[in-house]
Amino acid sequence: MRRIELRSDTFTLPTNEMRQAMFEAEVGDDVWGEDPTVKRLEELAARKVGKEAALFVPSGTMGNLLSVMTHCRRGDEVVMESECHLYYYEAGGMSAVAGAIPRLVSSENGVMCPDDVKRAIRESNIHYAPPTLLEVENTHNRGGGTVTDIATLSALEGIARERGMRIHMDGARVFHAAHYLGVPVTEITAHVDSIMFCLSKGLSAPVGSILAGTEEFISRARRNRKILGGGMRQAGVLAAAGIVALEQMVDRLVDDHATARRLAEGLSQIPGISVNMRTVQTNIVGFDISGLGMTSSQFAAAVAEQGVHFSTMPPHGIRAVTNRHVSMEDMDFAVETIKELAASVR
Ligand code: TLP
Repeated sequence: MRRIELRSDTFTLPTNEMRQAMFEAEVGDDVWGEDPTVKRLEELAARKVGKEAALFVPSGTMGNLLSVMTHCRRGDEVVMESECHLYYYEAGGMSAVAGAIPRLVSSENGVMCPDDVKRAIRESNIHYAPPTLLEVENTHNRGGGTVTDIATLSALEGIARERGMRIHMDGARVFHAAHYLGVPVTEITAHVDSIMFCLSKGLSAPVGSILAGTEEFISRARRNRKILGGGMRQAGVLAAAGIVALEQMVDRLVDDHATARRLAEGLSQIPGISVNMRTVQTNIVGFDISGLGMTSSQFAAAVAEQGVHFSTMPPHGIRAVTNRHVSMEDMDFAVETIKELAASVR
C-alpha cells in the first residue's frame, strides 16, 4: 500500500549524499573542540544566518532551552506567543531547567501583534519577574506554518530594545519563512539576538539543530550545553549530514510549499472540512474536521488505514506537514481518501 507521511517533516530520511558524507566525515572529540566537521558546520551555519558564531545541538528543544538558559537568570520572565512550541511542546523545560517563567501573548494564528507584546511587558516593579527575553517563532507551528513578516519583526525588535530585552527566534523552519517572504534568511535573523533552526526537519538531516548568535553568547551556550549533557564526541558524523542539508536542501523547500497548497485547496472543497487558507503559507496545513462529527484521533486512524498519516491537534484539529517524500499525486490521493471518508460519515 502507498504510504503518505504527513505527520511531520521530522520523518524525512537522510539523502544518499548525506549518508556518503557521514561515512567519509573527518572526526575528532568535539567536547575538546577537535571535530573538524562540526567546526565546519558551525561556521557555515553562522554565516548562513548572519551571526558571529553557532553551536551544533542534538535537537531544537535543546537549542531553545539553551537560549533561555543563556539569555536569562533564574526567575526571569520570557514574553512569548501563547501557543508557541517552547511553551506548548517542550515539556516545561524553560521553567524546570532554566528557572524562567513564561508570559503569554495571545495572537491570531501565531503572529504576535506588536501592541499586544508592548502591553505584556510590565514596568520594573518589585512584585514582578524581570522580563528579559522576547521569543518569536517563525514559522509558527501551531499557527499552521504562518510567517511573521519583516515589518512586524522590526517592530518587535524595537519594543524589545526599548525595554532592554533580548530576542530569540525559534526558527525551526526559518528557511521556509524566508522563501515565503522572498528575502534572504539574514533579513529575518538580523532582527534577533539568537536563532535556533533545525537541520532535521524539511532539510532532511537525521539529527540536529543549530543555535546561533554572538561569539560571547555561543561560548556561554556551549558551556550550558555541557551542563545539559549535550557535549557530543565524534559528532562530525552527524554534522556532515547537516552540511549537506544546508548546502543542498534549502532551495527545494519551495516544493513543500506547493504540495501544501495543493493539499489545502483540495481539502477546502470537501464538505465537513474547514481550512483557513490564509494560514497556508509554508509547508504546514492545519484543518478542522468538526463538520464530520469525528474526533481528531478517529479521523487520523481512519485515513491511516488507507496509508495517509496525519498528526492530531485535538479535539478536532488535524495537521499535515509536507516534506520531500510526498508528491503532488500523493496530495491528490490524500484528498480523494478524505473525500471518500467524508462521504461515508455524512
Ligand atoms: N516540532 C515537532 C513536534 O515537537 C511538534 C513537529 O513535528 O513539528 N520549534 C518548533 C517550531 C518545532 O516545530 C519543533 C519540533 C521544535 C522547536 C523542536 O525541535 P526538536 O524536535 O528537534 O526538539
